[in-house]
Amino acid sequence: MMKQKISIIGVPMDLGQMRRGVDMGPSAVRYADLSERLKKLNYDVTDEGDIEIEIKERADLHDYTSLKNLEAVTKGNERLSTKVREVVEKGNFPLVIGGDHSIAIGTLAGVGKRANNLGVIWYDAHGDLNTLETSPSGNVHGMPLAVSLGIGHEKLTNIGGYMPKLKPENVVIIGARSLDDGEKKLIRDKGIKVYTMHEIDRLGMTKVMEETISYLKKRTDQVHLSLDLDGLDPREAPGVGTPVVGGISYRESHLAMEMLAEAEFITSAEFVEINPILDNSNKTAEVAVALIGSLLGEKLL
Ligand code: HAR
Ligand code: MN
Ligand code: MN
Ligand code: MN
Repeated sequence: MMKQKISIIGVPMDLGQMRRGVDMGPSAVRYADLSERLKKLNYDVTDEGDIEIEIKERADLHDYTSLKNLEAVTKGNERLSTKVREVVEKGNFPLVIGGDHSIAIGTLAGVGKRANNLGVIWYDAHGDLNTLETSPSGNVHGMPLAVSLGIGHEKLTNIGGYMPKLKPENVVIIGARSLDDGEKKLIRDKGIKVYTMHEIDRLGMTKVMEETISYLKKRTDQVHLSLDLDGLDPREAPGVGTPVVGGISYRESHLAMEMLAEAEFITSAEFVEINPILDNSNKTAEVAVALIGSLLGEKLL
């Protein structure tokens, strides 16, 4: 990306899933010196603080459907969407730090408003393509990609006041290794491009990223990176709520970020599912900050 001003937006969201602690993700990432790292790369960095999210103990969590915490998740994402849109309108690069992956709904609603043909790289062990009908858990963090395609509960699909935010052919999923049956069906029906761990093993990350970049360059005018830390192997990123063995390595992930930096086409990013309570000495937040560094142009030499 061009040298642009960066706005960091924290989203202490933990209502899209059932484990505690992921709301501390933004603090853990700040503690791992995110701003300092970006300032060293000569960026003008503004920390916009955190989006207000109701705390679990105080939120009205009565479920009127079996979608967990629907009202509070919706409200938080509306606020996030407004904030991200303001940042984009100022010409800044939004860097969103979660929080569970349900926040991608608000981020994409905010960036999608100003794009003609938004593309997304979804770096994740999961597809996050569930709906209430297909979800094994009722957790909204397993649904944000479906919601952004306009599929799901209307309270969620209408966040930001329009829908859909994305076309299925503008999405590339990388790192998938835990897909539910309904998600597999949606991937086939919509023709979504997916590099599972099988393709990553087989082709290597270099080829996966070359293909992803040329695929999205052809059809989109902006590209958002939504990186779920559980895309990485849990040995290297242990502080996540739903770890899945057999993931992307630390170096493969850096290579992916370095190639995105070279291609200069990522226009917004989010790093999610960082849970310092499940971690060992803030390792996962440190991995996130290092990956952000690579994405934004840090070099080894
Ligand atoms: N697919 C499962 C569900 O819908 C697990 C989803 C876990 N999601 C995340 N985000 N950690 O990728 O409940
Ligand atoms: Mn909380
Ligand atoms: Mn996810
Ligand atoms: Mn995941």
